[in-house]
Amino acid sequence: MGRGRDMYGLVNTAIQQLITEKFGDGSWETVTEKAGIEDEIFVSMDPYDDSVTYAVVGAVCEVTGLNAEQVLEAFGEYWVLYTAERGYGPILQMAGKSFREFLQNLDQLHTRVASTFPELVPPSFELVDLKDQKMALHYRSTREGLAPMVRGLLIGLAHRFKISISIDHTEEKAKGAEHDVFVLTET
Ligand code: 1MF
Repeated sequence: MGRGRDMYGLVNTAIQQLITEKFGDGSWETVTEKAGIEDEIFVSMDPYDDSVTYAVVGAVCEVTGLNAEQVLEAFGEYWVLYTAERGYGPILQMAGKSFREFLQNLDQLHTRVASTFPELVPPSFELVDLKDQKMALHYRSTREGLAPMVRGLLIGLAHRFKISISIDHTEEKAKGAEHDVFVLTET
C-alpha cells in the first residue's frame, strides 16, 4: 500500500466523528488499534497517505460488521454535513443553491479549496443532461474504490437540498469501465 498519494486529515477526522457519534468514544480507539495507527489524533490540515484512510475504513468494517461499500456510503453522506459544520459552509453555499447547480460546480469548489490547500488531489465530476429529466454524473478519480462514497455524497446532497432522488450506478470502474457513471432521477 501507499503509492505516495495523500489526503487531508479532514477526511480522517470526519470518519472519526462519524464512528464516535454512532458507536461511542471507545470504538475509535479500537478502530485505530486495528488499523495499526500509532497516533489516534488526526490533524485536519495535515496530509496523510491514502493508505491510512483505507486502513481506517477496513478497521471500521471489522468493528461494525458492515462491508466497505456500506461504510464508504455512510461516510459520503456524513461528509456533506460534517464539512458544512467545520468551516466549509460558505464554500458549500457558494457551490450552488440547487442539487443540480451544486454538481455542476463541484470541480470549481475543488479548485477553490486547492488554491489555499495545494496538496488537494481532487476528483472530477461532469454533469450531462439526459432525456426525461435524468442526469448522468461522470466521476473520475485518481483513487480506487471510492465510488460507494460518491453514492453517499449524492444521498447527503439530496438531503441538503431537500429532494428525493434515485441513483443508478450504470458504469463501474471496479467492473472494468473507463470511469464511473451515476444516472440520477429526481423522484
Ligand atoms: O485530496 C484530498 O485531500 C481530498 C479530500 C477530500 C480530495 C477530495 C475530497 C472531497 N471528496 C472526497 C471523495 C472523493 C475522493 C476522490 O475520489 O479523490 C468529496 C467531494 C464532494 C462531492 C459531493 C459533495 C461535496 C463534496 O465535497 C465538498 C468538499 C470538498 C473538499 C473539502 C471540503 C468540502 C476540503 C476542504 C479542506 C481540505 C480538504 C478538503 O483540507 C484542509 C482541511 C483543513 C485545513 C486545511 C486543509
